[in-house]
Amino acid sequence: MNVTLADGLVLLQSRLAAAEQRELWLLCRTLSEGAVPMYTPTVRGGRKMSVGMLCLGKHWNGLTYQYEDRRSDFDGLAVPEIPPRLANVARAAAEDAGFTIQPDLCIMNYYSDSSKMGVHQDKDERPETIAAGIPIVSVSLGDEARFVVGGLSRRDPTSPVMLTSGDVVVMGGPSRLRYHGVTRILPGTAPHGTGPGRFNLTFRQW
Ligand SMILES: O=C(O)CCC(=O)C(=O)O
Repeated sequence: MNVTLADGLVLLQSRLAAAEQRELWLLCRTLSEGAVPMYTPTVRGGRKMSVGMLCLGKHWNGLTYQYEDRRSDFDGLAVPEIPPRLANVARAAAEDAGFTIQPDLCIMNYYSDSSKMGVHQDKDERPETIAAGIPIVSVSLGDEARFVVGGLSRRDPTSPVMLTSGDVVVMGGPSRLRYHGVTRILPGTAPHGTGPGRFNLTFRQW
């Protein structure tokens, strides 16, 4: 079921069938243990994030907040491509929500029981992409998460949205720069064949 939460902010509930969730979970795990493995980013100010991260297509540098072809803030390795299987999921979900995206980068985050993501805007993509309202497509797999979404100012109040495995959130148009974050993971809620923990993939167009 598709739920429009605000203009340009669409929740595609149970977008992915159980078998697809299991298939994508396995793909994420394989990628995160591959030749270019998942790592824990350190961000500006020296704080370590509580999620594991693997970027595909382009690497998000947590110290410069810029995208690059090699992980210059970590091990210098070249960034793996986005598997076409994953890019297709994002393209189709965006279309279903009324948007078009050519995803050329994906940030894959792994949340353990205690991981969180502070409230932030996704604004490191090209200004033209952001101005055009080309969406962020966010795919959830595994444990349930308490996602919070606010307005265009950090001071705006946030509302919680519980995201379960197979849900997809599309944030585009006037909602492209909404503040959002993850305040809590609900351990042990992952469907059979996914988990433990949660993978979230945000597909973006640079
Ligand atoms: O995990 C989520 O649902 C959100 C991830 C996120 O905010 C991000 O990667 O920028």
